[in-house]
Amino acid sequence: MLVTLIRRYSKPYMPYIFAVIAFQLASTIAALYLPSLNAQIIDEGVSRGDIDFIWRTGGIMLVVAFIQVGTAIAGVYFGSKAAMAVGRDLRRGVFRKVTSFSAKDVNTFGAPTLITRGTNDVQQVQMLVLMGLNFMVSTPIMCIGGIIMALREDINLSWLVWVSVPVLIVVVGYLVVRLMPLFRSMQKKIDRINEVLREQIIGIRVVRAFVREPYETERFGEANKELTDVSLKIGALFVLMFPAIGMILHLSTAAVLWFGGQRVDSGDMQVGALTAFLQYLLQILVAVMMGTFMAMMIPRASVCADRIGEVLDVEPSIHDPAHPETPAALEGVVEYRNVTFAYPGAEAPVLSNISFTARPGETLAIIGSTGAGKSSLLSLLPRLYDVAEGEVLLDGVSVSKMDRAEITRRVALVPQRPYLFSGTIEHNLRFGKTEATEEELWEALHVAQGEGFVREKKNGLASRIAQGGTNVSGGQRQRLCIARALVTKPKVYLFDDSFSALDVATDARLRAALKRTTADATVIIVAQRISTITDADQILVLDNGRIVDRGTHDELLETSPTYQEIVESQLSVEEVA
Ligand code: TTP
Ligand code: MG
Repeated sequence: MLVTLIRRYSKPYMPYIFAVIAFQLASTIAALYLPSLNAQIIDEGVSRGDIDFIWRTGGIMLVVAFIQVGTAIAGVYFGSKAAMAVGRDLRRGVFRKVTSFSAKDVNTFGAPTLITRGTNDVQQVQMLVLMGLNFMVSTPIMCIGGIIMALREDINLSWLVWVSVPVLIVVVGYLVVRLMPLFRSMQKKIDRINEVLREQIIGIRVVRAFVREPYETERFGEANKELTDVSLKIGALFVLMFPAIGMILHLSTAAVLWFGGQRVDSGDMQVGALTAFLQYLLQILVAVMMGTFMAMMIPRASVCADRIGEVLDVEPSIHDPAHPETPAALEGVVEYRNVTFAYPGAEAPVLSNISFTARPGETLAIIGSTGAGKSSLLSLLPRLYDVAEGEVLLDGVSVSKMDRAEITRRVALVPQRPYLFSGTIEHNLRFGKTEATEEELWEALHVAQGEGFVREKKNGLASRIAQGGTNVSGGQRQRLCIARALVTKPKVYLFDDSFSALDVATDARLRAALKRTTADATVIIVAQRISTITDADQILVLDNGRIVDRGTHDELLETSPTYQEIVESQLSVEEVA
């Protein structure tokens, strides 16, 4: 997955990658040339006292050094550009994919992991690409070239290379192998911290209300301690890593000087060759070290790539049909025909055999105990979920055959849990219709009984809304969500328990105003309060996913025991209150 992903996403940046390769090649060759120039200065310049030669070769060294630095910088520049671009494209890919997900697809992953995959996991892959581009070319050339150059200086000392390089590989490799599982478990511990923290922040009011702070603090403390333990273990290994590497480098240096010194003494080797050999050996060892570090990143990045791939490979379970049909009429006739629906993974259907028709100008109300399936029923019309059996028709065409954009043009849903986005009130109201005029916004607010509190705000429509709409009251949030639906002027309104947070008087005023604006639209209302729906044209009584009775308020009072029960329960509650 890692290879496929990187290959696919780095394709547009091939020119950059070729530039990186060229620059690194130049930089590495220059770096390999420097020690041998240095050796020449010592052996031919210093030892013979040839000042002229020293100046000339020194000048060449300076030029080569500048080339080396310049090409190295250019290489890193293009490498970073390519790696960051790959990261950006990957993030965009994940984001686009997730936005195409249906509610079901999001549920199968869970929101937190989708967030991690789109951010942290992409980051890991991007990091590997960056490191890969920076060391991919230079490391092998440095190793092989360094060995060749070192052998050219003195073949008799070559055994030092054959000893020190494997020792370094074994030591660093051992540490890396020990570190790897720790890194993996650290990732999980970080996930855990995020999870606990997220839950506590979101549920802070509940935590306060039930005085659960000590328990929650302990829960967080546990997760925190686990992360600390892992980090400490990693730290302990890292503490070993650098002295170990340092020791190998220094021991190698000492060995080169010791054995090389003897050869210089006996006149078999020149001093310059010795220094050059030493420099080459160090270059090789550093390259090997870098290579091993990179190898360490691969497993982690590959886990991340798999996780990203899982998201990218999902075929959204609900997508627009290849040849969408558009209903001839734009009326808003809603018809459910023998609809059965089950949530993915659930055994029993939550809705069975639902049939009804709602026409423009009519109000259809749905009532039933909690968990009866009212919200599920509404979610089938805008295709948040697809039916298992039967059909949902909008203006005579099955919604599964329509473009979802076409459906949203006709249908507006006010969800049971009103959700607002961070931004301004205006930005939220325009969510379904960006080109709405300010007048239209005020009109919608007026109908939704939200005009008053928005006008009272200092900034009016430009007032800030916090993420999730947490800085307005529940009832205000509900009214803003209703206004947001009204702005789009749809043919079908779906209100899922949208009046529950309003006091009875506001509820009545809102419905009266709604009645005027939605006079020729189809209105489907899910309600808890009987008073909200007494004047509906048709009331469906839902119980356990089935329509047990239907009719007007007066008819149901006569015929439906379930309806009577609901009415009675509410009467007694109201009497008590
Ligand atoms: P809903 O359709 O949400 O029930 P409701 O809207 O009638 O209830 P309320 O008055 O409280 O708003 O759920 C019907 C059943 O479906 C319920 O038993 C839970 C189940 N369910 C799932 O299994 N997965 C889901 O994602 C949802 C929303 C519900
Ligand atoms: Mg509901």
